[in-house]
Formats: sequence, structure tokens, C-alpha cells
Amino acid sequence: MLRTPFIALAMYLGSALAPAQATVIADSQAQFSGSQGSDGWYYGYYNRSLDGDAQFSSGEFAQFDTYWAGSQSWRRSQDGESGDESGVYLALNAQGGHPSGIGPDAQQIHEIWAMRRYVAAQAGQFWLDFELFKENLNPRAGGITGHIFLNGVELFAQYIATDDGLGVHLVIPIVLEIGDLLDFAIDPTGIATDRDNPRSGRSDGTVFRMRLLDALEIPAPAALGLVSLGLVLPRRRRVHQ
Ligand SMILES: [Ca+2]
Ligand SMILES: [Ca+2]
Repeated sequence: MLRTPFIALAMYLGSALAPAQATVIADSQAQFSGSQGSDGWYYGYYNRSLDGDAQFSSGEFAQFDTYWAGSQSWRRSQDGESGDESGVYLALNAQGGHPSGIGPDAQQIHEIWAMRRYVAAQAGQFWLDFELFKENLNPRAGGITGHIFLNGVELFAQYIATDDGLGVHLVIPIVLEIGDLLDFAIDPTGIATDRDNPRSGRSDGTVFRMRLLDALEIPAPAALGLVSLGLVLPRRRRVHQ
């Protein structure tokens, strides 16, 4: 579901577009670092299995306590680098990350979303440009769901099939106040397979990156027609087999 006002975006794109020079306010990949809070970015997780109401709220974001320089990823110290305890695959890196699910190994008993947080340093109207697609394309897994929350209110949720290496690329308008919390989550929930329940974390490695822009970036003239027609950039989801 997508609750952000796409009508406004459609109207904007339907009007005559003048070339715009966007300033990048935030960039999850370019600004990724091994320091919590650097450039307003925080790296953490949400354990849905330990949440009584199973509904994410802003205060339920927990920061990772360990940065692994070798893999350039954030993790929980309790999970280690390998093994099969619950949460072992849970991680965030510059491009995306991996949630932990209920299975596939018996010791994996918690549904834990990998979650990246941006704390707004400026107020105003911005454009959120984000990409969500599978990195691990194992055809015998169940896929994931990506979420975006603003101060705990869900703006976007999308299932991505396990072998969907194209996913979605959207640009949506967003109004922010200083201190607002933007949370980007990779949830292991997909579909049931012959081996796994829908919440399995099997092969759930996902790319989820985003930029916050102060103006809509207008692509080269050759691509303009695609944007005007589709609202989004020319990346399409494949039908799950
Ligand atoms: Ca809750
Ligand atoms: Ca999954």
C-alpha cells in the first residue's frame, strides 16, 4: 500500500516541467558510516516478535551495537558473524541489509526487521527518492516487505518477491520538520513456500537505499516520457513465479 499523496506527484509531473537542479539533503549510501548518528543516519532493528502489539512505533527502533569493519555492516554483538542463532543474518550495510525471520533454521525464532533511520536536520518540502529490490535472488525463498515510516506512521509498504532484482524505484513528495524520524525497514515477511513459512528470513538480502532531495530531479529528455507516464523511474517489478 502506498499512502503518500501520489495525486500531488501526478499533478506535478503532469504539468510542464522545468529542469530542476536538486540538492541532495541526505543519501543513505553515500553517507553510510560506522558511526551512529553521522549525517543524521542511525542503524538498527525492530524485533516484532517481542512487541506486544506487533505494530512498529518510533520508540521501538533499537540501535545496533556493533560495526563489523570486515563486512562493512552493522550488527548486534549477540549475533556473531556466523552460526544459526536467532538474528545471525540480521545486518545493515551501505546498500541495504538482511532481516532475521522465523526460520529457516530452527534456532531462528524472532522476526527482526533491519531498519535505517534518518533524523531530519531541515524543515520543508522535499522529495524522497528510494529503491527497493532483492539482492539475493534465490528462487526458492519467500521474499521480503519494505516499509517506510515517518514518525512511526507508515508511508509505504511493498512486498518484493524473492527473485525480484528490479523491485521498485519511487520518488514521493514529503514534508519534514526538524527532528522528524524517517525509518526504512526490511521485514522478512513474504509468502509461504514449500520449505518455509511466510516470515522466514531465507535469502532475504535486499537493497534498500534512499536520497532526500530539495527538488525533483528531471532526467535526460529521452527518459522524460517514461517518468511522465509512470510517475516513477523505469524500473518494474517482475511477476513472482
Ligand atoms: Ca509496538
Ligand atoms: Ca522472507
